[in-house]
Amino acid sequence: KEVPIPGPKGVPFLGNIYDIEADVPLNSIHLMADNYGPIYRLTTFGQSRVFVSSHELVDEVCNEERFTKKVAGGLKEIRNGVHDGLFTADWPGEENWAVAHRVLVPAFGPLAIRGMFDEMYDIATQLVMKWARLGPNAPITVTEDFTRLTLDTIALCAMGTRFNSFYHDEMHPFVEAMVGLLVGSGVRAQRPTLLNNLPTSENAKYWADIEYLRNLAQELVDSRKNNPEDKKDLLNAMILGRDSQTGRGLTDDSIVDNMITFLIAGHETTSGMLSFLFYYLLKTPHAYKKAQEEVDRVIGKRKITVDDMSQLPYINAVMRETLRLRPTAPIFGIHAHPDKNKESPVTLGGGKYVLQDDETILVLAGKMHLDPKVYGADAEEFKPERMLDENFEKLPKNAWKPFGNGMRGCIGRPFAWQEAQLVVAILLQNFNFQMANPSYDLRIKQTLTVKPKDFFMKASLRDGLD
Ligand code: MNH
Repeated sequence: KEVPIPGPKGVPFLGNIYDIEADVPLNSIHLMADNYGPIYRLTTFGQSRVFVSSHELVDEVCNEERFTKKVAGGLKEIRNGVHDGLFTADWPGEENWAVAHRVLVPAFGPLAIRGMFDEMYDIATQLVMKWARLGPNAPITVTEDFTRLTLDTIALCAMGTRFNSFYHDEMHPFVEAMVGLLVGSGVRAQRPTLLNNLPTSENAKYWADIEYLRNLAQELVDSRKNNPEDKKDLLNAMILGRDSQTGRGLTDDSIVDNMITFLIAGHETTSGMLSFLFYYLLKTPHAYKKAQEEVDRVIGKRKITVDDMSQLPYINAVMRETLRLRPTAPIFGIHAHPDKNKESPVTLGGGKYVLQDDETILVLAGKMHLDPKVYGADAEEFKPERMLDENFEKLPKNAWKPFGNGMRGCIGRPFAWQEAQLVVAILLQNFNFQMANPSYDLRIKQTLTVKPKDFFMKASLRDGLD
C-alpha cells in the first residue's frame, strides 16, 4: 500500500529551485499543494523535504512522541546570531533550551503578562497620537506603523529600553542590524555554504550586524544588573530567574541570545497579524461593525484597562480567524524524533508515504487551515463567528496551528495576544477606518514572515471623542 510522494521533477543538481517563486515563495508552495495534494516533495541542492497540508497529516506529525522541531533553512542561519536561544535551539540536545524554557514559561504566564499591560498601553497611545495627527486624508502605512508599535513594545518589555520608533522616520540602529541578520540569514539559506564563507563585503556586514546586536544587548544586561529595578519584565525574569530543576540561572550569553530572539520572533509576526486583521475587517463590513460595537458596549469612551481584555469575545474571534487565513509564520519544520522514533523507515499515513532518512517535514499551516474537512466549503471566507469560544473549542485537535506545536510552540503567545487585543480595541475606540485605495486586493510580502503588501488605510477620529 506504499504510494510514491508526488512532486515536480526538477533539474540536475539544483533540483526544484525553479519551482519556487523568488518573490513570494509561499504562493508557489501553496499552489503546488493544490496541484500535487496534501503531501509533496521538493529537493534543492540535494536536500529534500516534504510539505504536508491536510489536517489528517498535520495531526499525525504534531505527535511529539514521534516527531520534534527541525531547525533548518533560514532558522538555522539565524543561529549565527542567537545560537541556542529558545527559537533556534535543537532539542533534544541543547540543554540551554530546557533551562531557558523552564525559567521563561512563568515570565510569559498570564499574571506576568498582565503586569506588562501599562507598558503596552504606553506604546499603543503613541500609535493613536500619530494617526490622529496625520488627519483623515493621509494614507497610513499600516504595516510600517504596526511594526513600530510591536518593536517598541517588545523592546520595552524584553530589554527595558525605548526605541522611540514613532519619533523617527529611520529605524533605530538595533532594528537596522536585526533586519540585517534576518535578511542576511534568508539570503544565506538560499545559496551554497561555499559562498557564505567567502570574505565578501556582504558577509562582513552580516557578521558586523551580529556583533553590534550582541554588544548592545550585553550593555542593556549590564546596565540592568548595575541598576536593579523592581520590575516584572522579561529582562528581570532572565536575569533573576532560576531553573527549578537544576537551580541554574541563564548565563549572560543565553540572556543575550534570548533578548535578541524575542525581538526577532516577537515583532514581525504580531505586526503582520494586526495588518491582516484590519485588511479583513475593512473587507468584511458586518464583522467590522460587530467588533466596533463590542468595544463601544464593553468599554465605551473610558480608558481601557487590563480587565477589559477578557471581555472582548468577538475581537478574540476576529484575531483567531485572521491567523487562520493568514498565519504570519506560515510554515514550521519537523523531523522524526531522534530518540523516541524507532521506525525505520519513518512513514506517514499508516505506511503509505515513506520518508527519507531524517527528512524535513514542513507544515503548511495556512493551507491546512483551509482543509474543507475541518472548516467546510466556505473555508476561504473570513467568518469570525466560527472562532467564537463555543465553536473554537469544538475544533478537532491540531486544526489551528498559527503558534506552532507542543513544547516548541510559541512562548510569546499570551504576550502577542494581549498586545493585539489592546491595539485593536484602542484603534476601534478612537477611529473610523477606510481603505486608502478601496479597490485594493490582498498581496503578500514575504520575509521570514508574511504581511500585506502596499496596504494603506485612512483614519478619522470618531465623533464625540476628544
Ligand atoms: Mn512566536 C515560536 C508564531 C509572537 C517568541 N512563534 C513560534 C512558533 C510560531 C510562532 C509558529 C514556532 C516556530 C517553529 O516551530 O519553528 N509568534 C508566532 C505568532 C506570533 C508570535 C503568529 C504573533 C501573532 N513569539 C511572539 C512574541 C514573542 C514570540 C510576541 C516574544 C515576545 N515564538 C517566540 C519564541 C519561540 C516562538 C521565543 C520559540 C519557542 C521555543 O521553541 O521554545
